[in-house]
Amino acid sequence: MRAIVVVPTYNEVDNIDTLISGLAELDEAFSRDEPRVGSIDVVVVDDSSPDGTAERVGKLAEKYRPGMLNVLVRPRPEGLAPAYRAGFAWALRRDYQAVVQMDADGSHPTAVVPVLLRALDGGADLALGARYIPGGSTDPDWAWHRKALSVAGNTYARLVLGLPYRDLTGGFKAWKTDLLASISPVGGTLSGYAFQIHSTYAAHRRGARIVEVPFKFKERVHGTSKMHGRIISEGLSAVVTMRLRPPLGLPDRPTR
Ligand SMILES: Nc1nc2c(ncn2[C@@H]2O[C@H](COP(=O)(O)OP(=O)(O)O)[C@@H](O)[C@H]2O)c(=O)[nH]1
Ligand SMILES: [Mg+2]
Repeated sequence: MRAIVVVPTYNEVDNIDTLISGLAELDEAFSRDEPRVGSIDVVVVDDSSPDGTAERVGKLAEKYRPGMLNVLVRPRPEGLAPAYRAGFAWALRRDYQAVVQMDADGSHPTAVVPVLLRALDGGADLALGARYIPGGSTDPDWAWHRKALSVAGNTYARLVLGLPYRDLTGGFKAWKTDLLASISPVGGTLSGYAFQIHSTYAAHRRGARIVEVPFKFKERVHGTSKMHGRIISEGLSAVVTMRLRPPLGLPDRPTR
């Protein structure tokens, strides 16, 4: 399987080396030991970070096989969702069978990427990295109100949308390319949590096979989160809007 990992970045210069070296190790291991999984390429989608993240990625790319590490530079910070839409469009124009989405800040462990890809290999269309299932966890150093907000947001979205998945707000996922293409542009114009919830809901409505894979979420050590209150309130109202006007199911597959 030829896979591409899409990584949105804004001021991640202190985190990007660790992430890229982790992914490059997987790429090497796959081509050596796991021909069934194949290769892993990466595209970093950087919104002209003033800290020089994109330039750093350009420098790192020289170390790896041609085409392994790519960088897409956009003019200004517009948030994570537009960066993902641009990265997905880039990936879908190329010949990949799987698209992984993950954060650059170390919250999503690279060691779990092969587990997500194996789930696709085993027949899933979408594999969700999940914190709230056995074997998964959030950061023990998370303040109680952060955890409460995350658990409440997930429960709210799950109940309103009637979905069986335990982690709807996380952004660590692996997609079969065909499914991702069928729901693009992912999340319409939504951002943040709403974008993450919408894509899983849209996949579910399309009758996709969705599995959850546990992972241990770690809060970033370097840099700062770009999440803010408006994204939370957008998430709350967008879930209701989604429920009232659900994304389309496929005419030839039963809508769930
Ligand atoms: N390209 C781009 N990436 C962003 C933007 N905002 C956040 N990100 C990236 O999205 C990922 C998750 O963002 P983060 O701030 O850690 O959100 P949190 O984990 O929910 O606190 C990280 O890799 C960020 O660098 C943005 O405006 N543009
Ligand atoms: Mg983060």
